[in-house]
Amino acid sequence: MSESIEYKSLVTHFDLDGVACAALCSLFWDFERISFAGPSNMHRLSYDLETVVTDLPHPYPRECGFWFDHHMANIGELQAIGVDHTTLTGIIEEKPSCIRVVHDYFSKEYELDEWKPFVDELDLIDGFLFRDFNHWMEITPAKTIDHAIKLDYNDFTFMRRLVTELRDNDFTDVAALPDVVKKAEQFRAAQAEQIPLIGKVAKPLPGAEEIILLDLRELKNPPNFEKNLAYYHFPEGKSVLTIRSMMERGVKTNNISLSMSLGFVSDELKSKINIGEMMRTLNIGSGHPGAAAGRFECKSKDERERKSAEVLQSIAAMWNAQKAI
Ligand SMILES: [Mn+2]
Repeated sequence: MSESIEYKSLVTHFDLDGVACAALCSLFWDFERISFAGPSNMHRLSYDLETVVTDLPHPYPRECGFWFDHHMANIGELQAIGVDHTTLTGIIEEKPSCIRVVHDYFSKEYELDEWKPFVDELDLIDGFLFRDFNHWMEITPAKTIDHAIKLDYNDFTFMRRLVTELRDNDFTDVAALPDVVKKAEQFRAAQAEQIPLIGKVAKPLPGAEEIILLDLRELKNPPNFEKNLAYYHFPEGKSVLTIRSMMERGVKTNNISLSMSLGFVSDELKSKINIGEMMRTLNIGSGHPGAAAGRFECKSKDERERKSAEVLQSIAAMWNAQKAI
């Protein structure tokens, strides 16, 4: 194993999975610096052979000492630039969470039974493996920590402290810390406020009523909705499709952006639906089978209305066609 190597820094994703990976790695490696990153800022950080990287979405930074990942799309990106991922020092495995990858690696040599309940919950959360809306809404210790982090993705001081707390204590004790509870409650209160708002803009997509359409085109400044709250109003929904007008310097334009994801669905439906494929077929974007995004430009309001209607109709038709296979 690589614990004899001196790793000085760790770069991880700024979410619960990323924080958990940092905590578990900190048990074995003594980092001087822990940094948090996402797709927007990860290229600005420095990586070298003394850096460990965990749970970074993409693109994977090649220069690092050790790499833990569960974003399989990174393999394709590396292939595209001629790099065989098996030649790199690290592990990428198709697991629901990255902490699962880290846990499985270290538990080959160490007894990590105490971490199992936390890792199991992380699989649910990061892999979005909830049975239904109520299962997703259920408050658990891991979700409380997750919500506390989600209150402010930029509070790296808080996340750094969580890393130490989770390294040294059971996660159920960390979830009971007063400031963690307070932040989580604040986050949930803000979410609860969104429920009636989402109820006003959500409707079944004509032609494929299992898709819940969140039509934000007419809203001047729509908040970043938690789209899964749409299932509060439509528990039978299988997917949420958000359509919004793109903003430029605070002004609404005629350009449209779309995002779509699968919700609480059976494995059978999951194996049939490919939303990334829909976006590519429409030639407006790309993404994964379970979640994807797209955008298109329009010169006038008329064109915007016409194109939007066409795209929504096509998505309904493709949904039905994929389901029928
Ligand atoms: Mn992850």
